[in-house]
Amino acid sequence: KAKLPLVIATWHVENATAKAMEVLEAGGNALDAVEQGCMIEEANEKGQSVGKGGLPDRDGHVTLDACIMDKNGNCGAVVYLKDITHAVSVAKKVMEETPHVMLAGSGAKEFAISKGFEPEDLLTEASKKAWEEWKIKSEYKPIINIENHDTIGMLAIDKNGDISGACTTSGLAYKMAGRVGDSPIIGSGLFVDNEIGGCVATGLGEEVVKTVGSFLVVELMRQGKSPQEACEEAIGRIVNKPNSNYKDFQVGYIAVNKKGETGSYSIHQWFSMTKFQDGINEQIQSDYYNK
Ligand code: SD4
Repeated sequence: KAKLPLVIATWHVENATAKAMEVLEAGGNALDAVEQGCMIEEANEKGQSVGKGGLPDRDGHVTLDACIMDKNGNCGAVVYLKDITHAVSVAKKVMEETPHVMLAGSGAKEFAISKGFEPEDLLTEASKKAWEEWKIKSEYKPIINIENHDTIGMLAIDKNGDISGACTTSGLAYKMAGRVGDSPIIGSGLFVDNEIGGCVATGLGEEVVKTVGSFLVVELMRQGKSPQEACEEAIGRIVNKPNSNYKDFQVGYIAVNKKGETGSYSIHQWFSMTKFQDGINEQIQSDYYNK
């Protein structure tokens, strides 16, 4: 039997999983744990694909996407949110305090401000400089593993055995203005079914959306696959498409089932999962397709 509580997250984010575990160990629920874990990376200006310090779109605007899902199948999301660091917390408020699932753009920002979030400039000097350098050539192509250790998807199981998940990002660097990725789309960037398990995605969101990746992983687990097998099959759906140009982009999934078994898989090398369980908070290199 797996030792609970446990938390997993995309990439190398030991501070974030430590925060989530602190909440869980204190008897907190999985929902609060994933929110507070994700907030660590949102506030980390060095992480250039989430929250404050995220890389902007082509026009220099930092726009955030996030979502959260609880044990009862409730969810909340924000897309194209500007000027508010903690997108995941705004998504949680959408879930808890509105009749809706998703708020976008200026409406999402106004809602956040009405709930007491302070607007601030999310474009840091470092990200502005990176964007100015990018503008010289203005070449748009997804860069494999650029997100490296910051865009964050997190899944937790609390002491009661209940599962929740969250996902937050500034999206692809130098995306077109208005572009929304997979991270705030329930079923794509994140899906949780408390009877079965949960999954979160990272990488080129367009490919995750096209295959409804996280929902697919959870449904495969429902059919009896382990989290590892389910992640591998979901990556298979992307790379085995006719004319798939998977060599040019990365997608990674992490998943957990109700038993507390975990798995992760990606298209390319150097994707990793951070896992905190039974006192050990460690980065685990993910197996991958393109060998
Ligand atoms: C997106 N999936 O917007 C996100 C990007 C990402 O690490 O995961 N970056 O497509």
